[in-house]
Amino acid sequence: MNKTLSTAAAAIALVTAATACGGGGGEGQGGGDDAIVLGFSQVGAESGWRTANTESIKNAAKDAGIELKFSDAQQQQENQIQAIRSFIQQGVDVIAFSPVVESGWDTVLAEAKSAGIPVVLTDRAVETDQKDVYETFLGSDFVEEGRKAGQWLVEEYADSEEDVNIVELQGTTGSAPAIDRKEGFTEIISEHDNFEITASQDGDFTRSGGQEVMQAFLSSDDDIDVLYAHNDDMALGAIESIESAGLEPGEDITIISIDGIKDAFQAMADGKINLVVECNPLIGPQLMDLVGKVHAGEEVEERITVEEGVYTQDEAEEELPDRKY
Ligand code: GZL
Repeated sequence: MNKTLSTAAAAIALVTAATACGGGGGEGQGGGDDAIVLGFSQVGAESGWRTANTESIKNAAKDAGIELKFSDAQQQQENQIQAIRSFIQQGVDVIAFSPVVESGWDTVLAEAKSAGIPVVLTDRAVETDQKDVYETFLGSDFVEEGRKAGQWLVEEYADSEEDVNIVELQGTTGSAPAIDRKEGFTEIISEHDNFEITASQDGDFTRSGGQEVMQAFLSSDDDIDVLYAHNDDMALGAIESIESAGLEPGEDITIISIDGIKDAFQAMADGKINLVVECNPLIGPQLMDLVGKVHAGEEVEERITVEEGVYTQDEAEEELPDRKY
């Protein structure tokens, strides 16, 4: 009986939530009667980067007078596809999304195209053979981020002939940042015989994932020189496991991370992370500008990248007060 009741209660809650959120699992906000209506499907809330990205998008929509229907997919592709279909049914003016993984979008992108609703990709790219199923891609060059991480490492160990054993905390399997950050990093270190990735595993871009996977690395390998983490949240989780193992993060194990959230800069200032490669989440204003142009039928560039830096420990303290996410 309890199970039935709880199932019914859950169903009612789900319908209520959907209705309250303006239908279709998206939360509505902003805009007037003639406002552009933008449906946005977000990956989830898995990391500090993602939270900052969401805040930038919501604030920018409000500032631009764009009515935003926002959906959080909790890192599940089927939730994103469902949200996009809901946006199509609601007849939004533009759809934008950050695809959690690269593949599996052909059908829903074709549906948006048939409905005459332009699509803008942000943050992560998709793999598709279809032509003209999205207007533009706004986001970082993840391969270059991986190269920057590799370049710093080979320069850091330039005078050493010793073997450099690297463990890699990969982002979500199949996602553009995980695939491309691995590609860029490997491209650089593979030019040097003494650098080797001895273990590599998916930590799903979360702190808990980083902590669990690093614990497994440490329990099976006592000769780790470097951790290359595809994002700060996994690096910060890994630091907890490294310290629990009685080792000094940033000293016993050199740590390289990507994103540039405040907590990572603090860890760098504390000597626990050695390098942070920036990946800028604050693309809200650029996205709203693009949405306006796409809605007006204006030509937009096929690919728009964002400017990003690389920060070492000696810059962390000074940079911290200026960090915006
Ligand atoms: C990168 C973004 C990644 C971040 C992670 O643009 O897709 O997803 O690096 C986030 O922190 O989870």
